[in-house]
Amino acid sequence: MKQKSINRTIKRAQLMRYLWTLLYIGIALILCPIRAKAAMEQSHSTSVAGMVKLVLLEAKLIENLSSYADELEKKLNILKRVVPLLQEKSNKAMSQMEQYVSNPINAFSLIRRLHKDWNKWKLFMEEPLGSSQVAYVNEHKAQLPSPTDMDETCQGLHRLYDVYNLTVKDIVRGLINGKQYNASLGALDTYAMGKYLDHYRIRDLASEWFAETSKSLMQHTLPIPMGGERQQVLQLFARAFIKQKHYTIALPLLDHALIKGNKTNNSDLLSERAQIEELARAAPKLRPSIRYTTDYARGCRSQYVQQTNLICKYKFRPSPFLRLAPLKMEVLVVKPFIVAFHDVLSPHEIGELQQLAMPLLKRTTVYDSNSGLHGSVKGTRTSKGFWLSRSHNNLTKRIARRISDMTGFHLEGSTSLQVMNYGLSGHYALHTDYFNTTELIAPESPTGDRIATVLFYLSDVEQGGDTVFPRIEQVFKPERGKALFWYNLHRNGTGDKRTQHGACPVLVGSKWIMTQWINERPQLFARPCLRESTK
Ligand code: PD2
Ligand code: ZN
Repeated sequence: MKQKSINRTIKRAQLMRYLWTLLYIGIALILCPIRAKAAMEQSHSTSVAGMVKLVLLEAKLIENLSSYADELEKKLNILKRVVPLLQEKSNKAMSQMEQYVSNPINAFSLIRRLHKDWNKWKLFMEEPLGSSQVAYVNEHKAQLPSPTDMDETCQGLHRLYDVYNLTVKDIVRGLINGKQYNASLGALDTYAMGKYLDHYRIRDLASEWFAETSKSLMQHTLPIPMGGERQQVLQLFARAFIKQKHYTIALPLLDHALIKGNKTNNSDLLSERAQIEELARAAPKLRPSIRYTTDYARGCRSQYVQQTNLICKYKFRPSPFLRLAPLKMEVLVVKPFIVAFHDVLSPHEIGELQQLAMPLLKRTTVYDSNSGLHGSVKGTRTSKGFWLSRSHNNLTKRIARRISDMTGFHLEGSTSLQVMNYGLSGHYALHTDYFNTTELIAPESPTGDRIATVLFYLSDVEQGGDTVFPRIEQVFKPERGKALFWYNLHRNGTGDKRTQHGACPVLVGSKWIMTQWINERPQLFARPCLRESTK
């Protein structure tokens, strides 16, 4: 009896384990696509180097579409050649039907044609067209930008508008900060921006973008499958604007659609138009969107009072090597201490660093003070980077020695070098390079907080991308080969808030940098902790 109940208990336990396993697998299967999707996210817009791949992808897709057109054309050409021959025979029969079929030759041929040939025509018509080209698009679908990419791209363009005080009109025409570029946005581009802003309830600004869409639609044909049907496109967009209650934008489009389609006598459309006119009249007037300026934005726009250069000198100490090859050092700010080293990396060294990093760039992350987690992808830092070990090769070892010469600090215990490339509007919002977290401040932490930063510029930037310190109203331009150095901590080990800084959005160009954050504890003798001032 007892044995039976034990067996039953074991069986029940086995069944429960089995059900739990099934449930676990079920959950894993449900979550799997989400995880797979996350792994696929490529953050295309966050690095110029990464976006080059997209240019190649677009060219390949267009080539594929062109070969699809060739296949269509081949089929069309067969039809164009054969249909007149068929028509010729049919016309002959149609002209004297009875007489035609009275002739046994004609009758035979007609019956044979209808019995045999039309099955072939049916097969010809059913033959799948361009399936290899469709398969090609399917194969490359995973490489296309995702909805998150699109959202980030809209956010990026809006950031440029915002930080640099640009106008929608100028952006659309390729006039960036007073410089005219051979680039412009089309109706679908401006529509995407409007939709993005509308989604985030920035309606007045969305209207400005939509007004550009409307203007462009009335002037140009769209490069989309239904682009040829002008009035259909106009009507479609007018309806979309009506749905979003942008009546004043919809009205001229509706008018244009009526004229284009020659539908001025279409009573349904005319009455719809009258209703929209009424709604447009009642709609609040378009106001220019309100613009705010922050200290950070003023810095990015070069609106701080011009700084006077303090001191330039050759740095011969502390290492014997510097006596032979001194560094060109410029003191930029005394409190907090910020210096620049000019031509500290050669173009050859920079080229090698970029080649090393280029294929390995991954989206950069930030420390999330809410969750206490490192490694969070956030819109506050949009770039791609690669951690490069200082012991990687002779070049990195040489650079590590140079950093020690520049700073007088030991690099053991500090994180690797990080090479970074910024993309469309790539920026790093205001932050400090020290963390001030309990784990780092604790006396038992082997590294301590980040005592100092060395920021190398690996490229010039055509427009934007400056490094800005709003609390001390200082801004520094990227210059290929230059490095900035500053202390993040006061002598007593607490964070120096004046060093709060950010990277302005890149307006035009590909910004490359490399950073070495230096940790505190190994510098016990190089920069001993003092109880004194936090000034
Ligand atoms: O790219 C920069 O200019 C920049 C500015 C501020 C980079 C960082 N901080 C950083 O990576 O910490
Ligand atoms: Zn920083």
